[in-house]
Amino acid sequence: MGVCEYGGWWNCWSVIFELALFPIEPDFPKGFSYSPGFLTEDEEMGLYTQIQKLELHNFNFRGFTANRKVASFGYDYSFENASLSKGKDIPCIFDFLIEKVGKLLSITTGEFAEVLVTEYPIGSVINWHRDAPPFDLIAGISLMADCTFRLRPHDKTKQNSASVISFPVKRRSLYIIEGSARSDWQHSITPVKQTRYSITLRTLRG
Ligand SMILES: O=C(O)CCC(=O)C(=O)O
Repeated sequence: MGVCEYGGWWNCWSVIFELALFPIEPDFPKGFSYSPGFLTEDEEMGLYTQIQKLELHNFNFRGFTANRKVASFGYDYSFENASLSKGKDIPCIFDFLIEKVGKLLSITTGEFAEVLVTEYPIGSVINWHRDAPPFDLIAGISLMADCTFRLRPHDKTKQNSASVISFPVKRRSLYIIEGSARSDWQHSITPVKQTRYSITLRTLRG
């Protein structure tokens, strides 16, 4: 083996090593951002413990009952009659989370109009969708399990296998969907391998 060849293998391993340590982010659409490790382990466990005390119910979408369970606070959007109504007050257990996300985004806490808690049992999904029209920015916090998150253009003529962006969203991470990622892209989650919880914070359109 010549020096050059040896150097070639060494370079190759060092690239693999660097990629493992610092994985390259996919080319996210404008308006999508991802922050792994947004929550500490203690914060995650604290939220999980509080969520266990909430009453979750199966999610209904136009007569279809999904396999995931939800509890919604603040403003409530009904897909049955496409209307927004004032729901239950946002419990104070979410105060620190709303403050933490608000601080990161320079948004006042009062701007978060809805808190949605979702439980995904093993094998459950969320299908391709854009969020309900009255909402604007979406902040998604993942608890207890990683998932595979996908984005694809909303425009049907641009949808094909190459236009799907698929990437892991880790437990304790935060993702933000706003701007073009909110209006021109759909998102979905493939069947989860472990029970996953998410907390979704939404602002209202101005
Ligand atoms: O669980 C998540 O992170 C996604 C939630 C979502 O897309 C929704 O509730 O519309």
